[in-house]
Amino acid sequence: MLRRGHLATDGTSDLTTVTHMTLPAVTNDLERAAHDLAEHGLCLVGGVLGADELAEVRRRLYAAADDDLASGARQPFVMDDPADRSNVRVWNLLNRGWCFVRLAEHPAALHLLRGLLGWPLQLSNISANITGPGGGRMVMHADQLYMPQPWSGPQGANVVWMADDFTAENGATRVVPGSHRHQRTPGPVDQTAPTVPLEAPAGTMCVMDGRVWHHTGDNVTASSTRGGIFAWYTIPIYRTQENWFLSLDPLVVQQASDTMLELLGYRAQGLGLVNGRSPR
Ligand SMILES: O=C(O)CCC(=O)C(=O)O
Repeated sequence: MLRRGHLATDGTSDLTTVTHMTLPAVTNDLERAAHDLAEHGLCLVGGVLGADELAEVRRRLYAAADDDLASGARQPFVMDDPADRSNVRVWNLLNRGWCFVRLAEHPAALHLLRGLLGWPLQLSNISANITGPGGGRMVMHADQLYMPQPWSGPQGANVVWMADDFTAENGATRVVPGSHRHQRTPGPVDQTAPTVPLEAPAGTMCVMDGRVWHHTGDNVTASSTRGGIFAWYTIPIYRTQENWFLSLDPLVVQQASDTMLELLGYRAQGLGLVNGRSPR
């Protein structure tokens, strides 16, 4: 287990205090998952997607990536290394198929998010990272890195949907379980902190507290890709990463459920009003 974190007095990382790092097991039990989320900073939930749903998500994800390649819209995955062409990102998945809308408002995900962050919440972004052979890692970070520190709790959480099996070899996200307790973003001295690969079968959903330190793994396979869908939610006092009001297909807004309208800011309480009222 991690000892509760703090910066050592010499300014070096306190991650030398890590004596044992384990991932929680994949579970179908949402109560167990909520407990894992509090304890480890993340939980792994299985049995959430049916085989047909998973197949559709995977097919549409790779089709969207191919479309981006054909149209010239394909983006490198590691934004600070535009030379890395092995990994790709697919942005704004809400415009790329209803199956992604269903993921973003999946009741199991929202149940765990509500328990962690409360309600209302906003969807800040839903995009995919597909690692490819030879693809490199990202910098170690926590997703709520842009939120004022020191943190006293989670301000956001990422829901990772595994479109492929996540393995140590194909670039499974590498995490520092328990690092939410550090209440800060990792700095330069933390880049080599010990990590474990987030290994789980395709279809698994992982909810990760926004304070957890992590990075993409290296894809050392000869020919395998790793499709991961990352839906990032925050409490609604921050700007969203994706500007939904400018980028969403109007059809998605027209046909969105009440919950999705709330997640996107088209229904609002307190902030984001139009003439003092919720927009819809
Ligand atoms: O692709 C991954 O495994 C992690 C991606 C990530 O951490 C990010 O995009 O912020």
